[in-house]
Amino acid sequence: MKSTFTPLGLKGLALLAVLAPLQVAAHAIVVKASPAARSSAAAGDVPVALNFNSRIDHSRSRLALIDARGDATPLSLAESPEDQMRAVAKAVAPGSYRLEWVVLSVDGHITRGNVMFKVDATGR
Ligand SMILES: [Cu+2]
Repeated sequence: MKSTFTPLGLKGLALLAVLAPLQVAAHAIVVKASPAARSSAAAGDVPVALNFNSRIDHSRSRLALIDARGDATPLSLAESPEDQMRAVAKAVAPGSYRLEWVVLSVDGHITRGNVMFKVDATGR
């Protein structure tokens, strides 16, 4: 029997059906960040704490520090409650930094985002 739909067309439709709700519904998102977005921190070891709106799978979530040159350093996650990410970012050189997070929330959805902050010698 011949289908009027091409296999590609069906796949495309199925993909749309899967992707559309993913993009509309926000899943694990950051509700509180330290350092706060666009804030300044003192140079050195910067404690990082990201609070999410839901529990996340720490073993399948990643956090990295990106410096002003674009160099990325993966941060190891410290013990924390399941709706948080904690780490220490070594940000010695003054300048702009970005924390990039990718998390798997307990509902099985992956989300990502970033928090930009500045480091200066005085921390103000
Ligand atoms: Cu979700």
